Amino acid sequence: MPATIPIRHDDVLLVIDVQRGFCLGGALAIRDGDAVVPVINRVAQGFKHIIFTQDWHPAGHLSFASSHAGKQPYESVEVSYGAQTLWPDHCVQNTPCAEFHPELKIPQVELVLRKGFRREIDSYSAFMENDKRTPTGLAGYLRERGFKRLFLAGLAYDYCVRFSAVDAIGAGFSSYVIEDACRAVDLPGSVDETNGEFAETGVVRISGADLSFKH
Ligand code: VGL
Ligand code: ZN
Repeated sequence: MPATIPIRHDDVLLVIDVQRGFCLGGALAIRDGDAVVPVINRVAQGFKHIIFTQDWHPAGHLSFASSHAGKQPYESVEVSYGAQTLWPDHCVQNTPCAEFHPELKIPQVELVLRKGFRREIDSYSAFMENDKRTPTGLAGYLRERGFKRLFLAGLAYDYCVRFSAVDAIGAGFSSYVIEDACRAVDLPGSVDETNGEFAETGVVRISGADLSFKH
């Protein structure tokens, strides 16, 4: 692991789900979630290419505990594609909960990729929905634009960042997670499992300070 990683012109910063719903006062507030914003604003200055993802659910989405009689948030249910963790209602399309954090100051975002918009399939990953067979189209977009290395930041480390970072490797990209630009939901075992999977698959954990760029 080099102490510094010079950012190249064909690198992409992939900012995952930095939305009101995952921050202080949000429906699925992640502890200290707002703290990612200044870190992301700073590292973003070094990237020419930036993509945002936006968790974007219809009302009554199958990932909502409220869609399953007798179930509570953070329990798990079996759905057509296997186990699905249940969440509080969050990031419903066209509601304030789904808006990006108001303090993100990143004018050069080139693509906003919405995900989780199919009522019957959740999508943690920016590449592949939770059924593991419905692609979002992001891999093709990145390939067509000639990008090679992805740097990931955002929420949540152990869910959407994790699945996106691992799928990036599967799609043939190099994948770096900027740890201090992420925060975790931190359900039992979820962070340890994430770190184990990153080590197995070749996702590299770095800190924002490892990136070198002029500014
Ligand atoms: C996320 C749970 C449900 C995330 C999204 O962005 O990590 N987690 N929806
Ligand atoms: Zn969601």
